[in-house]
Amino acid sequence: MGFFAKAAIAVSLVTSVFSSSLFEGSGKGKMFQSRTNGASTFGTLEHLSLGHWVVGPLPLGKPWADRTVNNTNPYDTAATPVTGMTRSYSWTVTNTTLAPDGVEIPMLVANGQFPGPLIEANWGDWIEVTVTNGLETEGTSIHWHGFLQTGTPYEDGVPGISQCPIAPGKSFTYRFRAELYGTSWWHGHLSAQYINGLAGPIVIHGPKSHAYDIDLGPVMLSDWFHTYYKNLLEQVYYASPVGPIFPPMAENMLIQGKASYNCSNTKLPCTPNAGSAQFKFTSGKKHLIRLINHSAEALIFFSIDGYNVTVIANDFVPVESYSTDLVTIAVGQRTDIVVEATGKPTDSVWMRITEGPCKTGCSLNDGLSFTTTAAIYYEDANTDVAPNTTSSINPSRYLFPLNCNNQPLDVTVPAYVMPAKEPSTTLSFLMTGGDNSTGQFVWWMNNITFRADWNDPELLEAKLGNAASLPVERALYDLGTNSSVRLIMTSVGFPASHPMHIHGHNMQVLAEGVGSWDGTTVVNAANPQRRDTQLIQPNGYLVVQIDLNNPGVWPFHCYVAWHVSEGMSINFFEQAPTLEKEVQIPYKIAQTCRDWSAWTGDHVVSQIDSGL
Ligand SMILES: *[C@@H]1O[C@H](CO)[C@@H](O)[C@H](O)[C@H]1NC(C)=O
Ligand SMILES: *[C@@H]1O[C@H](CO)[C@@H](O)[C@H](O)[C@H]1NC(C)=O
Ligand SMILES: *[C@@H]1O[C@H](CO)[C@@H](O)[C@H](O)[C@H]1NC(C)=O
Ligand SMILES: *[C@@H]1O[C@H](CO)[C@@H](O)[C@H](O)[C@H]1NC(C)=O
Ligand SMILES: *[C@@H]1O[C@H](CO)[C@@H](O)[C@H](O)[C@H]1NC(C)=O
Ligand SMILES: *[C@@H]1O[C@H](CO)[C@@H](O)[C@H](O)[C@H]1NC(C)=O
Ligand SMILES: *[C@@H]1O[C@H](CO)[C@@H](O)[C@H](O)[C@H]1NC(C)=O
Ligand SMILES: *[C@@H]1O[C@H](CO)[C@@H](O)[C@H](O)[C@H]1NC(C)=O
Ligand SMILES: *[C@@H]1O[C@H](CO)[C@@H](O)[C@H](O)[C@H]1NC(C)=O
Ligand SMILES: [Cu+2]
Repeated sequence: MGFFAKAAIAVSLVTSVFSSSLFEGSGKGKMFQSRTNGASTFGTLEHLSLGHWVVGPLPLGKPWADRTVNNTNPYDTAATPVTGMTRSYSWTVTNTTLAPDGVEIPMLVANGQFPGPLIEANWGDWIEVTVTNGLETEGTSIHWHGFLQTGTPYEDGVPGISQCPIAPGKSFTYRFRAELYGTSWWHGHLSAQYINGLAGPIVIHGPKSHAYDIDLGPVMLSDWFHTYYKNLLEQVYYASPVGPIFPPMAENMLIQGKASYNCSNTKLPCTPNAGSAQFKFTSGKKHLIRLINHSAEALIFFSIDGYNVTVIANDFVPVESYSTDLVTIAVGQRTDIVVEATGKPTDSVWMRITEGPCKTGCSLNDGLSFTTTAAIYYEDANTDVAPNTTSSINPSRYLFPLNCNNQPLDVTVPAYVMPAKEPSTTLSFLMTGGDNSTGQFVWWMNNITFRADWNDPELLEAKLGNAASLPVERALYDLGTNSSVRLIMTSVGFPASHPMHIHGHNMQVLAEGVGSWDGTTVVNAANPQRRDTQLIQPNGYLVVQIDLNNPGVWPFHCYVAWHVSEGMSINFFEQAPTLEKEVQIPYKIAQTCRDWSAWTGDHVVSQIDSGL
């Protein structure tokens, strides 16, 4: 589809304001780091490893003492380490022109950085982030992916569910606890703001299931678009399901927010060979790499030329380690891997991500940039020369047998054992898509297309006892006082896979496959896979189970930015009596709604969608 609204974006060339020479030539590209990635140092050889950014015993203090990945129930809040630490951050969200792959576009970024600022804490710490909305024309909010928010459902950052958007010029201070440990990310949850840059990594230090010597830190992977997210969403709504492909298609893929682009293919201001991300390896050492997929849509395959990697955690769940040559991660998912630097001190190798080819339903791209590489330099390597390694892996070997899927469920076994129990209630959802009566493409879950009301968060209505009277398109399911729910999802009619994400929980993934569930088979019933995001295959099924021990309203949605905009989201109201009686919602939530209401009173809000 050749109708990208490229020309619609007015971009000014503001090269003179970028004066920093500190990172000149990073990535052996032509652009200053400050022009590609703003104030971020990610992806440069000058980037400091973890533990340098905040004060306190991080991570060497090990406040988790003798807790290990398999001797402590991570969901038992009474067992969470009490550290007495709060890690504080302060960000301002602005609209800033950057060129991550050489193509200059307006981006929505926190503190001028892309990828966004790292949050680093120890298991059990509290995290406090003051977010100031420096955008003039849009609200914003930030979601802390994978955090349980036990007792703090109002800190989850979802407009229309847990809060009103933060109005332009206003601030909101989130405060929540690191109840789980591992790798995650934060992102703007208002509409699809995160696909224009409002996303960053989170590292929570805790016990590990596998030894390593050096923590290389987070590696952010994503597809990339040169179009403002609202223009992309307009394409999404008017995509036709009868056509062969669903726009929009990604124009690039980024590693650590960096890539190069062939400037012949854009009319926007563009510098070729912008530069790739760079990483350091020390020979003989084991390196921990924390992969984070913050794509809008793409299914990416990650590999390092000539190396096998050891997977040690998925999302916030340490797993029994296993070796593989290729890692697949869907949007929102994270995979921690350990890589042993078995090469010579002078070696350099490519890390690469490859997107599934266009039109497979795995990922849609414009066919110009299937692969992005980043350089890994050993300690004595010449960093002025690009690596020359090649990959012998053919991702299509994974693509077709796996049907755009995650690795099979039986490959990943959580380190902390939790058997599948009989649920106290079961809900089935049929996921379908098509044009609604006014000709816009939407998704239905049991015939409902979710629509948020940013001025009226569902959590506040639920707290007031009004859950039953909300309109049907709020898709709120009151699960009463059930102690667990099994969800049987069946997706029909579209060659698209959906990475389904639950807020406030990890889910046990009991079964997935093509067709419909047989009603009994549970994979690894003694200890099924757990994570917070799991793919459902095209024309497939996904069976997950959640313990309902977290009073609040928790969205369960697809992570493909377009699909959630098109209504593929439902919400669970959990433990109503406890929420109503015991959870106090702080004043800042009401104040934020008042500020938003005041701002929307004299500004027209174009709420193109319900947002992620
Ligand atoms: C960001 O800037 C672009 C280009 O000037 C503009 O189209 C867009 O509306 C702006 N967005 C916000 C939220 O300010
Ligand atoms: C617990 O995990 C450690 C690795 O962290 C492993 O050596 C040990 O075998 C595990 N114990 C059990 C009972 O699984
Ligand atoms: C860049 O794109 C143009 C036009 O699509 C093409 O002719 C050219 O071969 C490309 N250059 C490279 C180095 O791929
Ligand atoms: C990121 O998620 C998307 C969407 O599911 C997927 O296409 C892509 O392969 C994932 N990336 C990686 C590195 O797995
Ligand atoms: C990676 O693992 C595969 C299968 O276990 C093995 O055949 C291959 O030799 C390994 N490659 C390297 C570079 O260790
Ligand atoms: C790759 O580069 C290394 C030096 O870094 C060199 O020794 C080797 O011959 C090169 N291989 C190829 C195939 O060019
Ligand atoms: C169809 O979907 C669009 C996008 O969500 C929405 O704006 C429109 O109101 C819907 N039409 C009907 C009749 O519900
Ligand atoms: C969805 O709508 C169809 C057609 O109107 C109906 O047959 C079906 O029972 C509905 N499903 C649910 C869960 O309401
Ligand atoms: C359990 O959930 C079902 C909906 O799935 C609801 O109808 C039922 O009332 C709930 N039971 C209790 C005890 O809250
Ligand atoms: Cu989806």
